[in-house]
Amino acid sequence: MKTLIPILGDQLSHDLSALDGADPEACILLMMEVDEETTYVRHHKAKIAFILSAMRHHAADLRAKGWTVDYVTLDDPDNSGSFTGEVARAIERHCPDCIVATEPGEWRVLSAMQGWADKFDVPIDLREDSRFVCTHAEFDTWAAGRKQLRMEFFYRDMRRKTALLLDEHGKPEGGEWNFDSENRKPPPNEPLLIPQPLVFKPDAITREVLDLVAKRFADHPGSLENFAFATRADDALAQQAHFIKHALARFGDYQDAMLTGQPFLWHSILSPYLNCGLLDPLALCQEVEAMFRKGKVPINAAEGFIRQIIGWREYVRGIYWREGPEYAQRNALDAKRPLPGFYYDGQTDMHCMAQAIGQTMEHAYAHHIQRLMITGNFALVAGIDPHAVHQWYLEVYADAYEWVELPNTLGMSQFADGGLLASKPYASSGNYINKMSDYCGHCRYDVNAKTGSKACPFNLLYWDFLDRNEPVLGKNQRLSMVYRNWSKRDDKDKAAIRADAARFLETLTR
Ligand code: FAD
Ligand code: DLZ
Ligand code: SF4
Repeated sequence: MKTLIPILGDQLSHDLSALDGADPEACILLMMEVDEETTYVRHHKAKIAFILSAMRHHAADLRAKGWTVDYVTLDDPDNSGSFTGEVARAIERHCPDCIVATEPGEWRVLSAMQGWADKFDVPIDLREDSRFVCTHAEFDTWAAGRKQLRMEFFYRDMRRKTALLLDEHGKPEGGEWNFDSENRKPPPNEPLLIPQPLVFKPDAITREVLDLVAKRFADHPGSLENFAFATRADDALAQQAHFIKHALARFGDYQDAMLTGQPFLWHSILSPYLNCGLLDPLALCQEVEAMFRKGKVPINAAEGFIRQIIGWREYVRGIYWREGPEYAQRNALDAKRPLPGFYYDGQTDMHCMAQAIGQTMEHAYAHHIQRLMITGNFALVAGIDPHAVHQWYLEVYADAYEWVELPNTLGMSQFADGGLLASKPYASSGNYINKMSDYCGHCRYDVNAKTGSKACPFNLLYWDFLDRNEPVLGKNQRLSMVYRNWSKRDDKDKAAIRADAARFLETLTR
């Protein structure tokens, strides 16, 4: 039976479910560079270059393994510009008896794929993506009947399912399930050698893609100058090994730390590879566990890292598919302000924002606390429209696909789902940023000033945010102490904060 197997840009894994049991002699693998995917948001140039180059390298690998790959490039004059259009053309070229595909990572694409069987009158076998620890059914069973979907309890089930970091009695190694409290050290005072991620020099395939992207997506955000991503599976594995050897041991301690001019610190920079399929998340966690068992890394590093992958990563995916396409429309705090223009050039006097945005434009990367407590926190307390914030995160990070980006942004960071994902908003004043970084020492604002022209904008906006949103957030148990403090402040104080916050918000331009 002649089978057409479309493989999308985030399905670059040799053990993809669509390939299970497939006979290379009877299958055509279809890979498509299409306008619709490169422009449905204005992706960072480096994100597009990374995905297209990884796709081209993967096609070469598949051919070397004996598969027939029909590869449509973006500049093919007959390219129809969409997955559906390219599948239609491929059906004309190959006359397949059936289509086998792995489900995509977005509702938008899923709905298109679900229409293919009718549209083309060719049966389609749309398979679950087996590259995750938790199936859709398992997540739904776990979530059913729970009032609160807290990550911690889900994570413990994933530890049990994978047997990662369990002792011989099935108990968590180190005596605790979670060493989160040991993942919050401020940046080190003493000069430590900070390991830098590997830099992968573009080969001929990547250079060709970089030229294409520079010409075709000149108006997209971000720079290609520092393009250093691995675009082949073996290079991604080299970055994995490099992280495990040089950075993992301190990952736990400094997971939340931020330092001027240091975008990567002890983070892995593996999310682009995990999310497009070049790396296997479970195999990565097993390597991390092995380092702990050999005594080479402490428990707070191994557990902290494994929790991000089999805990957070799986959990946000479960939420994305469970909540359905309407999740993207939520706006529990009714935030409406447009995204300020400095999110695209970093031109702001707020040093923390300039750092996080600057490195994002340079590397299509920022680590979790920068995304959550700098750019996300600012958007939240300034009352930026969560859909604009969602679009920005989807555009600018090389690892961004809706299944993982949307719950993190809309739910965790912007509280736009009303607390489904986070029990309270991740809003903070400048105090937290000052504790976890050296940013404030380089800033023209004064992190200790609460009002006045030098006051740190995070200080003004934090209280103004709580004040503005009291009708919705005032009932939140976890904020009761904060609201008690606010109510104790005298009226003059409150009026000064409101007035200074309003003045600051007026300066925000698109
Ligand atoms: P490390 O710090 O080394 O962590 C290891 C791995 O854990 C990551 O590679 C990632 O696979 C996983 N991980 C860690 N935290 C999360 C999380 N909250 N959700 C899912 N996986 C996690 N991650 C994405 O992969 N794609 C996104 O589009 C994305 N958007 C985000 C948007 C916001 C507003 C926030 C707050 C977080 C977002 N994250 C996203 C999660 C996290 O910031 C990134 O996974 C992480 O920064 C990637 O860098 P790293 O590989 O160096 O991670
Ligand atoms: C993100 C992206 C981009 C920029 N370009 C392509 C592309 O040209 N072809 C492709 O197959 N995939 C691309 N992708 C990834 C898809 O957007 C992703 O596969 C879908 O969103 C489904 O998860
Ligand atoms: Fe950011 Fe405020 Fe610190 Fe400046 S003072 S770096 S704006 S937190």
